[in-house]
Amino acid sequence: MMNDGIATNAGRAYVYFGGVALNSVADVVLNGVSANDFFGHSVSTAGDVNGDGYSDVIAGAPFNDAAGNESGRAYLFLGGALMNNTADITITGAAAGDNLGHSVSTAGDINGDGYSDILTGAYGNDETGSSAGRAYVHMGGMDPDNITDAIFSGAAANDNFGISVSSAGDFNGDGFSDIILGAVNNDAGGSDAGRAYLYLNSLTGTDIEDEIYTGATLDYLGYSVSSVGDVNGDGYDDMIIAAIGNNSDRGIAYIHYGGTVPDNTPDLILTGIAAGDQFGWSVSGAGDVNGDGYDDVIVGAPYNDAGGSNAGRGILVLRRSCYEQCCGCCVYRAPLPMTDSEAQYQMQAM
Ligand SMILES: [Ca+2]
Ligand SMILES: [Ca+2]
Ligand SMILES: [Ca+2]
Ligand SMILES: [Ca+2]
Repeated sequence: MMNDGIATNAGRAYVYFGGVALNSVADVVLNGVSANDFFGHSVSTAGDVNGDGYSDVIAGAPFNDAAGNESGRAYLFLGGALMNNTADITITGAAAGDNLGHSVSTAGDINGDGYSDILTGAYGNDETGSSAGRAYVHMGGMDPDNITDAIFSGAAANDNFGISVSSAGDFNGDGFSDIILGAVNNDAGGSDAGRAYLYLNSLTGTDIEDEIYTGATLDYLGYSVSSVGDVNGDGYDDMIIAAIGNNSDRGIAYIHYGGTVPDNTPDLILTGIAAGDQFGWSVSGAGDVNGDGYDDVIVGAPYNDAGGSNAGRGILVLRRSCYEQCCGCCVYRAPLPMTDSEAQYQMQAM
């Protein structure tokens, strides 16, 4: 994001086409437009926004100044057999200091029309209080546009709602994708406890949340959120919510299993190893890394010191389907809640 190819800190993002012969040469290079845009601060698949069978990508430039100093922008690049690096849709922050594009994500298909929808966050937006923050949904379509289809707003000043945005997959299994939004500095659970909000079936305009997840004082819960696919193999998509400040900045991440009726009791808790690690700085689904049929999770801990001071560490959490090895055979057991120590074991076994 601090690449200087176009101008100082304009930023860049790189697309690598997959394939049997995946290599380390970027196939498409996406560029920020002006100095200090920090384009590429956030990148994500956009799903297939225009329904042409090619996946699309979205990238944020939260310090772009198009609508005022650091109003921010997000750019959608449509895929294709000959993908180019010209943005097809540009979404611009509403006002100076909005920092739109700090977070971007596919929303999945919220309205079930077959087109993927996109999410952008503008944590500095002041509409419902100074830096209360906002998040926006843009619905996909055959000819997608940059007109906002749904707006979600922070509850109070300085909540920084929209600092993190993600699809939650289809959390409640009704066929419509759901979304999870973070408000890292919300004070409902104590100073900077943070909150995250789950919205189910956001079919029409601004919605009210269906579940709220609240941290404790200085937890910074909601700094990162993500869908993780279906980690326990029950057919419902699951999600992860991180609180990087928990336990003296050790950091913690909560996995919530999807289901017909969501609740805010974590189903699996992952924790950082040492104070200051800020485990959960970044969280994401990892797909099914080990091919056991269960989706896996990856969590970043950039201030972990195992590889040197602040070297950082990415922790891959693998769900075991082969619970025991016996005479060369796997003993399969029904998915069980996996403890953090098992997660560590898995990581070391990698
Ligand atoms: Ca497409
Ligand atoms: Ca859609
Ligand atoms: Ca749903
Ligand atoms: Ca699940």
